[in-house]
Amino acid sequence: MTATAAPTKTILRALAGEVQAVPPVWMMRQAGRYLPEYRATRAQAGDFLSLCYNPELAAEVTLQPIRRYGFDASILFADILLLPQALGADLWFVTGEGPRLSTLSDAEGVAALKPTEAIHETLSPVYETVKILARELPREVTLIGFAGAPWTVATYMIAGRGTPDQGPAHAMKAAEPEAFDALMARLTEATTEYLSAQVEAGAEVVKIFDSWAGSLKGADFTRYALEPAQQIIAALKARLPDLPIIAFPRQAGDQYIGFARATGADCVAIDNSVDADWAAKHVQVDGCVQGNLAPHHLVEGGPALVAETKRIVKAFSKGPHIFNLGHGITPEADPENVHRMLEAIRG
Ligand code: 1CP
Repeated sequence: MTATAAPTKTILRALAGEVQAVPPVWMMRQAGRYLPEYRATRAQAGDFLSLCYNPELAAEVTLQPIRRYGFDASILFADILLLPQALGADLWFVTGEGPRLSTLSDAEGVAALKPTEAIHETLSPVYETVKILARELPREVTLIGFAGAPWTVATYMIAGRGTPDQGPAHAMKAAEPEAFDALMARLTEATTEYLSAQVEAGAEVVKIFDSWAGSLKGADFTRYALEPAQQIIAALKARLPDLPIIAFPRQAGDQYIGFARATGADCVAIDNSVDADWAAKHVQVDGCVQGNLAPHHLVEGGPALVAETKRIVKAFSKGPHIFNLGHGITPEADPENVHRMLEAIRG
């Protein structure tokens, strides 16, 4: 494909601003615990992190939802917490609870992190997974790479775990502002290099997950969610001008407005706390949006799943749209409900 050729894959067309009669679709956490084949492969790998660092098996779980459902995009199987590990944090997963990391709270902790160039040593199996996927995915399917946004990754590095209100990160930001800013700068740089390397290995689109952006208010949102996204996107686009980028400042509320314009993102992913009609009017005016079905519909199914899916498709039908959930599909979801959702979208 030359630089001027129009993209042919449905996801790339949406990201280029094309309005399509049937929106392309994929799901956050589409490779995950709701699928029996995922659980089997994870058991074969031993545990979650061994799965992330095993290129053959990570590629296998990435492909499973493509085979089962024929989604338009696949997302690399990995985790946002591999980057802190590559920077020197200890990382482990407690079964039934979730990820745990060593904690970081001051300038010494930031200074002890490994240099950015060192991340590729730990992360090379992830690039290997991308290479396998670039070879094995059906040619109409788009391969999405990803990383966590600096703020979200920092919340885990500071607290050592997921927290309901990101309290420890807010506390470090207030008590140790210089160390906190140094951490954000380190993560902004490392995230740029990590995403660049994924693209070099074969990722066609990248997505930046700021899962905890919603706890940043006012000027803090601008400084710690918007500006790092803007810096990462500018650095990536300087190297890779044709790379489409999706940003997900989850629970940004009114701050979704203008986010694509301010950051240079080609698409903004929208969670399910905002209404589709509102988002069509205020966010989709700037370009492609992705979202925003509430994940609980895939647990409950029934007429509400079909009605809500169709309502979202209709609300976003006048602009570029990639159908997705407002957050990851949950382990309790019924795999059959995903077929019902696809039927409601594609007819
Ligand atoms: O037990 C298991 O098998 C682990 C469940 C699981 C999975 C399937 C985790 C643990 N991570 C993943 C894969 C993953 N994580 C992907 C790729 C697969 C796909 O989407 O199909 C992606 C894109 C992520 C991203 C991720 N990890 C985010 C951002 C998106 C979001 O959900 O908000 C976050 C916050 C994480 C951290 C993480 N990893 C896993 C868990 C349970 C968590 C959340 C922990 C917490 O906040 O307490």
